[in-house]
Amino acid sequence: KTSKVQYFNNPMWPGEAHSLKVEKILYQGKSPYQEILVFESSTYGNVLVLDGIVQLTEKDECAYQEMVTHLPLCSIPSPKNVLVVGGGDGGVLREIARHVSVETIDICEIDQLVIDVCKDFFPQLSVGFKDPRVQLHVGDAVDFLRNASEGKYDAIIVDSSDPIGPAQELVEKPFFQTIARALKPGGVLCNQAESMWLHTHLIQDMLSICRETFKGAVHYAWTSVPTYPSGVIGFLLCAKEGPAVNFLSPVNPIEKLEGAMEAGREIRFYNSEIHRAAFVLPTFVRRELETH
Ligand code: AAT
Repeated sequence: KTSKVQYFNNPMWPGEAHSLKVEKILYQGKSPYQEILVFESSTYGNVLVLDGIVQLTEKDECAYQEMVTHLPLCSIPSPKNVLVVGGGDGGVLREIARHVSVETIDICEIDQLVIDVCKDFFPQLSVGFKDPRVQLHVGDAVDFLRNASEGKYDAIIVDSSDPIGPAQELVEKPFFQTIARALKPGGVLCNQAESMWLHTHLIQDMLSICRETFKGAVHYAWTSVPTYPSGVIGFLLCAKEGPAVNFLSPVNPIEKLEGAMEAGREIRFYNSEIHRAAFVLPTFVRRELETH
């Protein structure tokens, strides 16, 4: 009874809930940061849930991980040093590995238990950790970025959970300022930016912070993920001042990268046309975001 009440009262999507049929509970545990649940669903494969919120399913994870990774990495000529914030499942690492230009991949995930559990139940994602370019840092990304060297990264991908719990500070201005500092001139950020159907104010706030912080370019893009609330999720693409970045059309198209479409596992969602389409916004969203 209690969990049902909490379900409909999640402040991120009050009054609604989404259900998947559970075939079997595979794991249930609690880390110092969150409750972790993995179950086998009837129609979406294995599902990772943190604090009652679906983070990924095997069926539709491609629509999120491929977009959050290739939107930024295909927008710059030759990404070399990349940082992932969150992303303990390894899916974003798997996608970055398709880019042969990349030399180092740092990942800062707060929760070691998420990493361990995903190694057991999501081998197709955690395979990302096996790439020799990957260096894992377990800790709070807020501290990690505060201490990161200036101008180190070509791209930073913030694959973080919703801003309740450990990811709270990841939507605040000081965090974005440390990201801008850690980027090279012309470096890019792709930040998980919630749903255009549900989170207008949060998106507007993040957008104004980013427009103040990143002088190169700031755009909102979106993708369809059936198991996220409202079925869509967005990204904020930001470029630091320096060499000009045009996110709207990929300068480093995935189709031209040697072996990228197949590397380990074939690309299922992303391509250059969907990259361009991701920045096309519905009229109501355009109106809501243009003055912010
Ligand atoms: N790729 C799957 C999608 C995720 S997982 C988000 C990850 O961010 C989690 O593993 C969580 O432990 C980690 N995280 C949260 N806060 C921090 C922090 N402060 N520092 C480092 N890592 C953190 C996101 C799905 C989005 C769902 C949208 N509804």
